[in-house]
Amino acid sequence: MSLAWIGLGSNLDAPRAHVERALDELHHLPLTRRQHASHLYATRPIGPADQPDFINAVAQLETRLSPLALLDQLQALEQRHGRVRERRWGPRTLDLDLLLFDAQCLATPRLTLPHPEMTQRAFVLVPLAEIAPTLVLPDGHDVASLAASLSEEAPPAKIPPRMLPKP
Ligand code: 5RY
Ligand code: CA
Ligand code: CA
Repeated sequence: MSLAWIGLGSNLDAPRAHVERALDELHHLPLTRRQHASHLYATRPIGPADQPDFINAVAQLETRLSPLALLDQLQALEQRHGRVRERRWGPRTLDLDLLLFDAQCLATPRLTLPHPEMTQRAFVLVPLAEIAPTLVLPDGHDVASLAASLSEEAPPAKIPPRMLPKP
């Protein structure tokens, strides 16, 4: 049994509904259970400006899948949410990033672990610090310290849950 952390993001077509539904669907992937889910956060787009705001969240899964089998499942879930890859940094209905998989480090064309940009992104670290502040990355940094070291003009804003996230 492995623990995996997933970053969720959406900024197209009712982003909040996509993220809430995806949090539920993660629980039903084969050989997988969703153990923890952060609140949803409203975040300003990092990267190309003049794009719709995002809704972001992070979930922890317990899984018997391998990292690549889990990635297949995450990409299939993105497809079921109508994700279309037009341009590289276009708005998306659902983006599911495999952030961490146990303490594994991996660098392959399809998958890099830990996710290479996660330590610089408030929209990942703030929700991750909510559910796993004492988690230590393979490089020895803990999530709470990484989140505290961010300087953001517009930090992620927790949005009130419509329903409390299920465990
Ligand atoms: C759009 C904007 C930025 C698409 C669009 C990027 C996230 C992109 C992000 C995320 C937040 C990226 C660059 N339209 N900013 N930037 N949340 N992902 N707040 O999930 F790909 S990547
Ligand atoms: Ca992403
Ligand atoms: Ca992605």
